[in-house]
Amino acid sequence: MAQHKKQWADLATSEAKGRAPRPKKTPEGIGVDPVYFAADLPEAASDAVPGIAPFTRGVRATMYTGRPWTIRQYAGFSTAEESNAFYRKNLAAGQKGLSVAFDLATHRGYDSDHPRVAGDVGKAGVAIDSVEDMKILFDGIPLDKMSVSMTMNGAVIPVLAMYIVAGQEQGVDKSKLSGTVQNDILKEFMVRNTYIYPPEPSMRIISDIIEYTAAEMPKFNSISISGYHMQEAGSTLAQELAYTLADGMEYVRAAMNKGLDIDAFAPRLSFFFCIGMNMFMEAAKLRAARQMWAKIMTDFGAKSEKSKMLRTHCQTSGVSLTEQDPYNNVVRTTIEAMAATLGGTQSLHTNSFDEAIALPTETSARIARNTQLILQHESGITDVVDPLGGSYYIEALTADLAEKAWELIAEVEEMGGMTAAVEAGLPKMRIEEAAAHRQARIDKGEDVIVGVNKYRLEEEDELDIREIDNTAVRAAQIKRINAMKKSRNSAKCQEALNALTQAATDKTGNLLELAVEAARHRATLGEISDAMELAFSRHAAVTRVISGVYENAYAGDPEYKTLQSRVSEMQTTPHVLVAKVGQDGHDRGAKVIATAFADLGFTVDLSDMFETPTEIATKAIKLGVDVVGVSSLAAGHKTLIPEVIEALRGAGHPEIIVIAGGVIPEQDYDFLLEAGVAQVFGPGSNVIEAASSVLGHVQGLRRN
Ligand code: DCA
Repeated sequence: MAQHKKQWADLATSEAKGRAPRPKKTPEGIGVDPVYFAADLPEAASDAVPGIAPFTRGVRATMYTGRPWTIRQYAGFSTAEESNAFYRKNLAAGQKGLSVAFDLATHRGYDSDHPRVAGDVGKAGVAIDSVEDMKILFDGIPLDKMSVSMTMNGAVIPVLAMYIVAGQEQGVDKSKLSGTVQNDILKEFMVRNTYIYPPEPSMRIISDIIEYTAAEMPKFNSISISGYHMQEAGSTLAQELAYTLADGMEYVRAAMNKGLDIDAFAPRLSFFFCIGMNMFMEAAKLRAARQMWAKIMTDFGAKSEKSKMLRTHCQTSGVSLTEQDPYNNVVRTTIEAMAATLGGTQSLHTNSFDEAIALPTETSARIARNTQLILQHESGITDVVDPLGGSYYIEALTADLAEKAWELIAEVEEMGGMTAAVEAGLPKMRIEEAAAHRQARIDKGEDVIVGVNKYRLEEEDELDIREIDNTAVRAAQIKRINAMKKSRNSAKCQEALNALTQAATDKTGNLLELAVEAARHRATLGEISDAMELAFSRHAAVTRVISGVYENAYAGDPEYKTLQSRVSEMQTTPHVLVAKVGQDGHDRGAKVIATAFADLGFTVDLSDMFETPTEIATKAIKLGVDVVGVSSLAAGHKTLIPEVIEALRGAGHPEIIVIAGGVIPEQDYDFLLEAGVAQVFGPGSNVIEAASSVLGHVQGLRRN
């Protein structure tokens, strides 16, 4: 074997005119050789059988030859009526399972009439305030036949309770409900930020849900342990893999500590991964995940084979999509969908090509769905179980990735498990560092993004995008809440809410069981959340700026140095408040910007999460900043950013410059500029160029 390697190396060196091909180092720290041989196959690879633990080759013997993966498109927007109509149309067109996206107000446990969420209602998902909304959402969709996934973590208790009651009122007993609830809070503290309560009571909520569903809802997956948002936040694939499995270990421990038998609940734990553009590494990641989980569960004492199976949903990567030349995104999504299915996913969401900019339109949603239908019906992927099995490269990569992930898991375990690691902020910090490195590689052109940092169009075509009239949605929701509150039995409702607070305080009873009673008596989502908040309190995250990544990445770069000198030559250091406004928890962009600006010499403050426009303005004035940079990724920019400007003007500080960045469609630039925004930086902006423009604005301000 070694002889083959030598033979090849000699030939390749002469072909490459003396320059021997070298391994490439991936962000995961894995050396990828230019070619692989039979000698690279790990020993275990030749014995692996699909459907048999450790399931490297798939959880079922027949895989897609028996049943293709579920086409499960994540969607939801505006009111329950509009989302219901969208679901019914998609199901008629070939979609197989539902996946509900809730708006940010719902995620964070606020009813639509709460003043904190005025800009978020119905925007990035559907607004659900009570059982009445939930019933409309599934009107005409038989819940005993359709498997429904609900992405909900913070307000998981009221949402699941309302789903159970909506099913019952449709005539479907909870034992017949099939589907999944995300219910994965640890990653919220790490990256996604739609938590409500602190980590400890949040972990209790999870074990209560696992307990309730294991006993009452045998067809329902109690959790979707998610790495997706880690990769979206900039993690490497090894980090995504390791931290997801480490989260899973923590949930298993929480349920076992409650006295549950591992084999009673483990078969209904499920997973959710992101699939980005590193095609082979992504397929290897799913194979490694299954292999590792089987070992983890065996070590926990699981006996049932089903407990050792890692079943997963996948979604193609949102951050890999670009605003520039957006039809390229169809190609990216296809490659990612192939990686997911070659890796053996059970269920898949393919992104729409316009998803980097706005909510999908009917057309873009159709193309996304058809991408999967074409793979299932035309590509031959479903003809063979694990078509990549035995590939020297894939098998070696599977083993290498597993090794890297085991190292990261060991680090978390040494800290006492994921709850402790999250509280100490370790995984979050590692991911933020990886995100800043990735952005620096893109800014420097080392990682090529076609149509963005290379092959960029002179002029972009304008896209049709879907707009949500947020004010109308909110008004409709408030009307329904008020009508429901008038007609319900208030005493019974209050009694159920009090029982919930009591159980949360005393650490007794099952919170989901009690919330089902409250939901039945028409308690709203906000009321159920508040009833628990009385006992648990609301979690406030600490925000922090990482330093040094840009400084290192740009060491010796003349343009970077010039910009740094421009900053240091200012009489007083330019001061920026990087702000998130409203309930938008996506803070990767804000963190990367803060890191780069701080490295360049700006004074940088980061806002807390979830502040209102007035709170941001007050903070900016108190800090005496020159610039407020608002990062918006959840479609609230047209409401929330003008409100920041108004608040600054109202408080007598019109001179403070407001910059907008994030997922902002070009169609909205003029609106924002007219509202007083000095400049807009859309997706794909070069961070160093942005810093230079911001400095220009500050210099202009100082001259005036
Ligand atoms: N032969 C026979 N039966 C099969 C085969 C096969 N080859 N493949 C699947 N099945 C069965 C499964 O066992 C399952 O039945 P069960 O629940 O009674 O065991 C049924 O067909 C459905 O298949 P499954 O692979 O479980 O696919 P889904 O129902 O789509 O579930 C899963 C996927 C990942 C487990 C789930 O948690 C999910 O849907 N997650 C989605 C999360 C999401 O959408 N998140 C949004 C961000």
